[in-house]
Amino acid sequence: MKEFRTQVAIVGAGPAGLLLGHILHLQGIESVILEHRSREYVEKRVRAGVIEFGIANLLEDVGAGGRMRREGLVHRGIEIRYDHSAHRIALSELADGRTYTVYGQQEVVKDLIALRLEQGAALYFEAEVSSIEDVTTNAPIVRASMDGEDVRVRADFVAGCDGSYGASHRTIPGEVLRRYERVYPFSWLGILAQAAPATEELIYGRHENGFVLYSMRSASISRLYLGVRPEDTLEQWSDDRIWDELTERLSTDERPEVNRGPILERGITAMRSVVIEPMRYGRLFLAGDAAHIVPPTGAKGMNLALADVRVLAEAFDAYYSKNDEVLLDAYSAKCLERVWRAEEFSNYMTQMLHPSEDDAFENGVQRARLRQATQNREAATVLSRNYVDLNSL
Ligand code: RFL
Ligand code: PHB
Repeated sequence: MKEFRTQVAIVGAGPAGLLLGHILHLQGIESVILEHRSREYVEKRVRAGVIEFGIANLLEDVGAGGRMRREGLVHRGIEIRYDHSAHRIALSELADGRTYTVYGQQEVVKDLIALRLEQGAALYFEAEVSSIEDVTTNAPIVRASMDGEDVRVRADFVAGCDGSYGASHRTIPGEVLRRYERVYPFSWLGILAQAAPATEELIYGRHENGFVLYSMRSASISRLYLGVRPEDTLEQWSDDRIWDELTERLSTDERPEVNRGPILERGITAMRSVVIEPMRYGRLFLAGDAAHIVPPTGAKGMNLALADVRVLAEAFDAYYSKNDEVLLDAYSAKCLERVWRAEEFSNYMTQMLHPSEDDAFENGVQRARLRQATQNREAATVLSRNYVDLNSL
């Protein structure tokens, strides 16, 4: 059995765990990060792509944003397509000049791993945490297995940054934990393709056949999504069927456009909203997907994860530098306020853009919402501020 002793044990090396470890290092607080998967796996996992204005600034402020600033694509608007016509929402104009940045989550993860290793700080891959114990005492313990060997980490605090399938939130007893959940009757089929994006800005579309999203990662890589049935499998979606459906759903009376190319990666993701309350139990603090899931339609998941750990790092700083626990006590309530706002926005975007197969009333409401979001300045302003910088509203 291997044993470590640290100040903060961090479970999970996704964006939340890695950024927390990095900020703690800057603050002179020691941490150990335990990650279930290999380095290669987490660096290749294709997920989010949109970084909010304030979160891009956060990455830059803590010295983790250099490559994002050089290689990320700065955007000032989105297009929304419905009823075969295209409408641009001038996000930056409506949100005090703020922009958003398109930069892959796995690039953020790569940048943060490189920083962590440069600092010589502890980060263990292929270390699966099986349990977190004694969190209601001052000496919690994290148990993991690494290369077939049992590992025990003793810490002052545990940060559960292990995503929605992790071990952390299961540590909170049933009588304390409240779980709010909504499962949507559709999934997203996402592809990454070697093809120049045919659009400069992201396009969200509602078509009779279902949802569609045109996004990108660079001048030569496109990222596209189709709303599909929850029971659909990748075998049912040949390359030709995917491209034909993307083309059809994106076509407008003026502009049929989609550039095709080899598909480099594909996956189907179920859509759900989850909130776990409270985000703290004793000396265990949950952050990111471990505490909340949003459907990706609002592009908020990674942003929320990074926003949580900013609050948590500040609270640890107050504890270690001034022995002040006020911010630790306020952590859960402070984060949950933003989390519920992001849940509301993600739910709004999701409900507006995914047509129902059998509910004509719902479809009428969706089209009225779309007209309002694209044609009414006040409605477009709320959408814009939520999209580029949730904290600004
Ligand atoms: P992560 O990234 O899931 O990281 C958790 C890490 O914990 C590890 N782990 C464990 N480690 C040790 N022991 C255990 N027992 C463990 N169990 C799990 C896992 O291996 C993993 O490495 O959570 P984190 O850090 O909270 O980050 C959250 C984001 O990953 C997530 O919210 C976003 O990807 C959501 N999301 C989007 N967010 C955005 O902000 N903008 C977007 O444009 C956006 N698009 C998306 C998305 C998510 C998508 N999918 C695939 C769900 C698009 C899609 C399709
Ligand atoms: C992406 O580029 O992967 C992306 C963009 C916007 C979303 C979700 C995902 O809402």
